[in-house]
Amino acid sequence: METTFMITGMHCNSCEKIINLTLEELPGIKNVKTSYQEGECRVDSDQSLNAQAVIQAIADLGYQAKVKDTQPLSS
Ligand SMILES: [Cu+2]
Repeated sequence: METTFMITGMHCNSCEKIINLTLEELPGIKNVKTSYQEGECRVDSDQSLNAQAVIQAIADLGYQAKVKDTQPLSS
């Protein structure tokens, strides 16, 4: 599945990078793409993704996140 999070507080490429690195460590997550310009983070995961854990991990980094959209991965 693919889950899009809205993230507030990102200002630069370093913000993207630390969020990517942190989220990729979480169980069930396969791929993370973060854009500070869009204020969004797209997470490819298996069905076990705990969105609350993602939001908490992002909060621990000092950003605020919430789920914007969830959809099954095509292909
Ligand atoms: Cu930054």
